[in-house]
Amino acid sequence: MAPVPSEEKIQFLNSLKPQNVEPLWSVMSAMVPPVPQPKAIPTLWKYKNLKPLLDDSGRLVPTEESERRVLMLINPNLKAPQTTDTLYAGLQYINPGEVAPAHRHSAFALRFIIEGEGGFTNVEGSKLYMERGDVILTPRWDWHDHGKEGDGPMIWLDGLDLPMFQAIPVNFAEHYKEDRYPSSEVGESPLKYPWGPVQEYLDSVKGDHAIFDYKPKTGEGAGVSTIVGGQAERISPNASTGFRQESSSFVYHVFEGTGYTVITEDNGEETILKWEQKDTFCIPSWKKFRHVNETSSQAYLFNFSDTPLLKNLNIYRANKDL
Ligand code: GTQ
Repeated sequence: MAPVPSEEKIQFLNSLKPQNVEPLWSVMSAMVPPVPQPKAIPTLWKYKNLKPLLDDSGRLVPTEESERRVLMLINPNLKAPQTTDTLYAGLQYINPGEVAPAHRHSAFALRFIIEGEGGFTNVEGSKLYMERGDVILTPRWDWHDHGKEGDGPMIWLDGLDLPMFQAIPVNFAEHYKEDRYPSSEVGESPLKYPWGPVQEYLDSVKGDHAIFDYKPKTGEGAGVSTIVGGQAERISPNASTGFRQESSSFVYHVFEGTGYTVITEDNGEETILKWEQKDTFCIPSWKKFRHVNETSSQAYLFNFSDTPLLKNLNIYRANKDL
């Protein structure tokens, strides 16, 4: 038990705050903990619960009102815009004929297309049609607006580095003078990764667990941006992946398949997230996790993470002993 502080010591401690100083020794272990202490908790967002809400938002909230019609996936232990401590994810919904008007910002965005046909995003003059499974990048400060042709809504997962701009509040944003930034259709683009070749690669890899790293198509880099990177994964029927433990946090989206992810804490406690197609879930930093597929079909997952950020800052770490 700590000794009872003297009257003089109590007076000393009380005299600090008015001078805008605080004692480090009372918070030392929290400031420099032995292992990462994410505030985010593993969380699953079931698409079958969210789809009706997305449809409601499509009926009730016009794009003129919303600029971007998005349901943010917010970690129950954190506040918007945090899906994990460092990552933001949202489900964006656009109806035929609507315009999500052109803007640009310091934050980076990637999009994983979930459903719909005839949706497009204009990125800095390139009109890119969206198809299920595509990954489309919006580099920092590129003008972008979204739209939808044909019937029914287009729905996709947005991944941005917005929480970083809470910690480092240097985000700039600008609105274009018109709804749309002048753009023309392009087929192939360095900003677009169609699903087909990704799955082809995953299927060509032998073994029960294959990983595809989305790499920048122009230039170098630890990932598709300086902060956020992406991967696709395949898990064979009746197979489990090895454990993974990294200082990165992850947002996972289920492209296809049914399975579950086991997250094991150091004290042996387990969290199990049971997922199916179109669900999204998050894994906080330094959690030990593995995916299990007990079905007779392949499972395909997409993830985005802050691995490039950590690698660029030289603070990335992975447990190689698992
Ligand atoms: O599509 O530009 O989910 O600016 C959050 C912020 C999407 C977008 C989001 C954004 C966008």
